Amino acid sequence: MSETITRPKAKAKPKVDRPKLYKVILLNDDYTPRDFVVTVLKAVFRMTEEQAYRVMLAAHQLGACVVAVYTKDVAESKAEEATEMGKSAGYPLAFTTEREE
Ligand code: TYC
Repeated sequence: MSETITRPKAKAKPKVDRPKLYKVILLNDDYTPRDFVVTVLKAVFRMTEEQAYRVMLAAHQLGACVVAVYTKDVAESKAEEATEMGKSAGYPLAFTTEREE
């Protein structure tokens, strides 16, 4: 009787791609009041007053600041919602998204 020797197969590793992540970026402008920026950051990105103030100030001083990182759909809808809040109030407040490296 012949015997077949089989080696244990290397375990199949399921390859699950991690979802690509996108940054939401707050852009500075000369017209939107600081308090309004803080209000939007708290409402849309669920930040505390302190977190929102710090992000607002960084954008004010540096020109732009990363607010948060999400999957593409979430980043785009939050950026749109936050930009729309400014527009509704008559401000040029702008949020953009950018793919993370
Ligand atoms: N630069 C604005 C002002 O001086 C305040 C501001 C901060 C606006 C950050 C936008 O992303 C911004 N009133």
